[in-house]
Parts: sequence; structure tokens; C-alpha cells
Amino acid sequence: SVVMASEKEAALAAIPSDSPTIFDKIISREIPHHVVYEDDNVLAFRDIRPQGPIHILVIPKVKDGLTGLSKAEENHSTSWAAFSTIVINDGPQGCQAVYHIHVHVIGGRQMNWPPG
Ligand code: IU
Repeated sequence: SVVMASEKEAALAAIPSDSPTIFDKIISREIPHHVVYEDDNVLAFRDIRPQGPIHILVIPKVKDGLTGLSKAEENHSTSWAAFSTIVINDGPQGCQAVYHIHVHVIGGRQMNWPPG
């Protein structure tokens, strides 16, 4: 894929869809990333463009149509709503660039409010 100058640029170029994403290749280890946690349901790995000393992405290993938070329903096995106090970019305006639901866990520095 094309290297984007910023995540906003990538998000505006990304077409929301149900198609496989780069995250499937990270799950299958086709594209190596630094995995920090894995179990039957989720994979956590270091973001390739960290926005702080700590920047981990947490994703479900089975996407099950769950491209983003706005698609979350009660029948999904993981309660994504429980993560609502940490960053989940949703849709073009929310700067979502990869359509496979994921949680950003960012830390190790002073955060600013509101987000940009
Ligand atoms: P977003 O919420 O969809 O904008 O977040 C996508 C993230 O995926 C973003 O922070 C990228 O840096 C990250 N990422 C990655 O870790 N590895 C990749 O190969 C690609 C994106 I493409």
C-alpha cells in the first residue's frame, strides 16, 4: 500500500468496507509486527507509527463483520464497549484508516485534550 504522510490522510483515502485488511496479514504473521499479547480471541501488537512511548493496537482475531465500533452489537463475543475510554477511531472523520476494529492503547507521555 501507499505510504501516507499522516493517519488523517490515510483515513480520508481509506474506503470503508468489509474486505480483508492488513491486520489479517498481521494475524497470520505474513507481515511481522511486534506482538505483545495473544490469546484465542485477541492479538495485541505495537503500532508501526507510535504516537507515544507506548502505542499498542488490540484487535479481534476473528473480525466477524466488525469493521468498526459503529458495527458493534451485543452478540459480538468481545465487549468492545468496555474499551470506550481509550482510543477507537471510527470512520473517516474519526481518522480510521484500517477497517478491522481495533483499540489504540497509548501511554507513557502527557496527553492533550481535546484530540486534534
Ligand atoms: P486507525 O484508527 O485506523 O487510524 O489506526 C490504524 C493504525 O494502524 C495506525 O495507528 C497505523 O500506524 C497502524 N498500522 C500498523 O501498525 N501497521 C500497519 O501495517 C499499518 C497500520 I498499514
